[in-house]
Amino acid sequence: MIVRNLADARKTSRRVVSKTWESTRLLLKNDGVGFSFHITTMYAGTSTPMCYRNHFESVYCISGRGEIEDGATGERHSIAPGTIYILDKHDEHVLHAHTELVVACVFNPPLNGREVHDDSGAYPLEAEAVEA
Ligand code: 9YT
Repeated sequence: MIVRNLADARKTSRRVVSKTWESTRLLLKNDGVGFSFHITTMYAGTSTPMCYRNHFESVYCISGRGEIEDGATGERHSIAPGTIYILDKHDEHVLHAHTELVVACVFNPPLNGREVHDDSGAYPLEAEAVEA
């Protein structure tokens, strides 16, 4: 069994800070369970274009308000606590955070640890891992 605490993990290299978001990766590839689990904060007033061509992702909203925009259709869906969206087709999308948005993210395949988006909004399949 693996037991971790978010506040503790935030003080380590599990916390990755990018321009429009920060994410604490509580479960990673080297844990060996086949998915990763992150608690992510999207900063208020930001819009983040993404397209995870190498991964599937589920995103569950814990707090805050926003919209998820489908890059293929332009359709926008409201995000509020309790909403989940699942990128099952490597969908191009933009996440608009109207307020600070706290979400739980699950990735398959799992992240290594230190990934940030490349110019296309994706993560590479292999990246630097967190320190043990
Ligand atoms: C919702 C989303 O994909 N935000 C970007 C950060 C990412 N979820 C991560 O690496 O935790």
